Amino acid sequence: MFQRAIVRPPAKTFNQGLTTAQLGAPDFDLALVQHARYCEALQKCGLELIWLDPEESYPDSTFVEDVAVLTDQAAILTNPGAESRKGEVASMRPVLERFYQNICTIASPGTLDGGDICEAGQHFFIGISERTNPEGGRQLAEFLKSEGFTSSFIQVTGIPGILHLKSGIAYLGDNRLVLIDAFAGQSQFENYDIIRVDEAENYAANCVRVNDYVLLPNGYPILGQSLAHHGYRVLALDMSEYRKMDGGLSCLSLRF
Ligand code: CIR
Repeated sequence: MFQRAIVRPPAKTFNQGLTTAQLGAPDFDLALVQHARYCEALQKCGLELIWLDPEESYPDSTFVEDVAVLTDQAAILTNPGAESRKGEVASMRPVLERFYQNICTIASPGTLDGGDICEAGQHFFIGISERTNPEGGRQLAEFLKSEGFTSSFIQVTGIPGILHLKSGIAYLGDNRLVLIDAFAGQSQFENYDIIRVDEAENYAANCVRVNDYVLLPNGYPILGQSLAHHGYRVLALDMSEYRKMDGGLSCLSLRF
């Protein structure tokens, strides 16, 4: 069960962030509304929210999931792979220090984005991507091992539309994964129950199980029905303005 989530509303500079989506510029006011709805959904799931102030100098800083990886006992501050995002970590540290005594850091030349890390119970999948390099993955794997977790690497580069590992995979608990086709055939996943995402709905693979609900981007009925069929209660959220900036649903919060 999650009790809390860290969130950070988008800054006015949001439209200057990194993107490859080619979906046009985000509407800032609509992004604020969508963020507020997202936060309400987390509260409906029973979470207490911890709000960070928007950071104008970091247009991508609303995507808080990328700057830390959290386990039950420890927090890992990342070293984001994009130069323009490295400074986001500084303001996250004091917040995590309020909740975690055991904090470690990914150090250069290792780079790692939290969006590349998928926790699946006692095992962590670590995506090696344009943002997370093998050295960053190695540092995380070593730290996780010292905490009693296992981990394995997944190659993420070269899959169209997939920035991070979690752009194409979600762990729902109960040994069940949501996977896009590009990942579904891999032997690493063969012992899991798999809900496959229809190719036209790849963006929705980045859904999040939060206690009694699954948060899902709005507009993806096939996955929505599949999740409902498996007995999940689905909360659909408008994510259009974040999608324009390559952002998925999970990256707007750090849940713990
Ligand atoms: C970036 O390119 O870093 C941001 N515009 C989007 C980050 C999205 N994060 C995520 O999917 N975990």
